Amino acid sequence: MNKKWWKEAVVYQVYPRSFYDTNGDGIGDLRGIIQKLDYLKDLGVDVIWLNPVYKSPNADNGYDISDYYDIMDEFGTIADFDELLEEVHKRGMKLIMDLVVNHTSDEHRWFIESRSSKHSPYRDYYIWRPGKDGREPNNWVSIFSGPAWQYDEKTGEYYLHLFAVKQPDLNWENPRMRKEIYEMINWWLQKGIDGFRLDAINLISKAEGLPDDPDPHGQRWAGSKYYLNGPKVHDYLQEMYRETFSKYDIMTVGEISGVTPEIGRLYVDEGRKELNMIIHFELMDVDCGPGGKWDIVPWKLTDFKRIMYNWYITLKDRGWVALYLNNHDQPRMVSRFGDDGQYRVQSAKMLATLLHTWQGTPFIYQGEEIGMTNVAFDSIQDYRDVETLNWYNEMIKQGDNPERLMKVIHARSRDNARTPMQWNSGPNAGFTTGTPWIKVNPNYKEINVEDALKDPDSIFYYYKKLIELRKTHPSIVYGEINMILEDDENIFAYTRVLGDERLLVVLNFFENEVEFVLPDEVEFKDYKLLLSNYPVEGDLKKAILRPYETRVYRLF
Ligand code: TEU
Ligand code: CA
Repeated sequence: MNKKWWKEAVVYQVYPRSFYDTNGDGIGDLRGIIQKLDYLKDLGVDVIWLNPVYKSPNADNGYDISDYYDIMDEFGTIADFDELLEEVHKRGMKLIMDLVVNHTSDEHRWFIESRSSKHSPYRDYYIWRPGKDGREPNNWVSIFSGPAWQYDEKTGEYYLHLFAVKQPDLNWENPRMRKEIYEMINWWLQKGIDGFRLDAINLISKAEGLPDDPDPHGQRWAGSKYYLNGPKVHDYLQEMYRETFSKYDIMTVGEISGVTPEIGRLYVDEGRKELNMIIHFELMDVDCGPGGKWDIVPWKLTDFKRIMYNWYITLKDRGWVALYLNNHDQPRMVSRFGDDGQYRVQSAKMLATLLHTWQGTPFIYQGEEIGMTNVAFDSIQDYRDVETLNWYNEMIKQGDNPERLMKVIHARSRDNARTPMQWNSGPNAGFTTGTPWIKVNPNYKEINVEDALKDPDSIFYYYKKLIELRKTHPSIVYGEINMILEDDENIFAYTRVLGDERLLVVLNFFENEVEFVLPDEVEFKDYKLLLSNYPVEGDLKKAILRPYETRVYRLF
């Protein structure tokens, strides 16, 4: 196993819009991140990943970029960015940026040119097609609801947008376009940033001829077999690597949906020179039915364990995964996989233990370290996310019932993760002195950073210990994983082994008490408890685990 700094790192994801506002306009900003760097340093993280901060009209909160070389007005200036980067580096941390190159904003200079005429030199930077029988060129559906094509009056053709109407897809077939993207990547790398998280990167190559989906079953994914992991995606990534990444000691993380471990491995196999690690979606799909994210189904721990283990075993010694259970696109992990009521603290610590003792690089999403939860706004008016609003409107059009839709939104909306960071129990949770762009979660009086820092037993300090544990036990990063009690529906348990270091991790995943009996094949002469979320007495061979109880032992 090759040693790399990014395998040993812990990443903290900042969603700048909701992190900290310094000028009272209700929107988080770069100066706000600078002010909170000591907090992140104290937590012990190594790398900060910023969601997009480039110039953008914010149809999708910065994932619709209108200028790759400039900063969004609300967030600050390039000078602020340079200062942020310097302050991050001063503290011995690193900074990675989001790289959104499947699409741009429709307000990007290239697209304005492209839509102006069929003969524009930029026409071919995007994907234009004439209609078919007065309709869209094919039956693909946008990931954000509705057709994936938008008719444009000016030239009488349609352009492809896999996401929102204001996010036209770039045409990766075009070598001039690719070259401009690589120049832009190098411009940021030359500034000294430490890597990228590549947005929706396995969508960039569309199948030749853009065929109709013969089996568009369900709405949401119609057409996806023609753009997920498309025919040239690996050529493009290898070219990108050669032209840009290969010249720097950086970290590259691909956001790659709709892949099995076998297909996922192709993106991160160390010999293939594409990306360093993958954000895959298999765990995010564990509680989704055939209708996708809005179709909620119960999940089983054995499936959850099998998914994690399969990725481990398939990528072993060849590739690397990002470990996460929430981010800016997902509900809060404690609400989804733990308990956001009585056992919020215990379950948050349990889930964190899994993420920080499995193999891969842990990604902490802002607020996770204090156990922030989902929100349930009564009114659709309080939601801001384009995906949520499009889906709601589409379903209402189809005659669905608003109460049912709101229930699903409470569980699944991306805005669950986007409510402002809860810094203290003062007005607006200390996020802003103005009116926040999205409402604060009303539970900020009980859940906030200020209180967490005062309580030695808080989730925050538990994260600190986990991060330290990882730094002092190389088996957590590089060791082998051996599953224990694989078929158990309540307990997730495994050992991590490297040389003569051996750790045992035991997690009760639910709120019922359950008996744990260590199988005889796990032999040991002695043991030491390294970390737990309850006071522990008694034997390790046999124990009654309390709700969400978690223990990490060293075996000798
Ligand atoms: O997400 C890509 C992606 O796969 C999404 O469709 C994801 O499945 C969805 O957001 C879940 O509800 C990335 C970004 O992370 C997301 O915030 C952007 O909106 C999207 O790309 C478009 O840039
Ligand atoms: Ca601001």
